[in-house]
Amino acid sequence: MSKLREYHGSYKSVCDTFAIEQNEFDQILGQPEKSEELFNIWDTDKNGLIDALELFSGLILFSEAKFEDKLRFLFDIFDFNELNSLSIIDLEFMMISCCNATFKILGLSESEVNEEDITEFLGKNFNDDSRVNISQMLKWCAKTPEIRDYMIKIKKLPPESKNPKSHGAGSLLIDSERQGALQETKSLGAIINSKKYQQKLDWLSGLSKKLQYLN
Ligand SMILES: [Ca+2]
Repeated sequence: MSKLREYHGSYKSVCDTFAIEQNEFDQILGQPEKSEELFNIWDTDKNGLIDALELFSGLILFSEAKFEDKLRFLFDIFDFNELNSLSIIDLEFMMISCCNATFKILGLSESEVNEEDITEFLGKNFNDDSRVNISQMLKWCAKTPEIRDYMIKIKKLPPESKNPKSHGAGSLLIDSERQGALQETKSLGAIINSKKYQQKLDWLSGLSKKLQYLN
């Protein structure tokens, strides 16, 4: 995780936008081996650019760290206004980035997250105008089965819960169950309404003049 913080630090010094080019990618990750192959995992539309939010969401989610450390890092990244709290739209954006990153890491390149599913899911859990801080986020994740299931599906540590009964499900997954879990993940990613996604990107770029999404 501290390595990832370091990468994120170099990302911020190398890039002024959320789009990363191959040479910037190499600088950020310190000239990794097979860097083109790595880059291509993320650049599924082959336009020579990857989305920094997706990249870091994926690296964080799939790292070997406690859920809490991952969430704290994600929270910092998506706290665009540095208010130490996230709006529901920030949360939505975090979830979309995490889902799309997951599809890319698992090689489900034809899947993209259905944004409406995310909006609906968050709508059931939060009022539209609420803001959440990190401790509220941690509590919410720990008691939300969808978050726990998601972490188990990607075979990573779920949020720590005070209820010992819900521990350990991840280690019980056998290969065929894992296969099923991945397929389920894929079906969640019904085709995105790309216009809506674009609107989200436009909205985000309005937030910060530094943003310059491409595609
Ligand atoms: Ca791209």
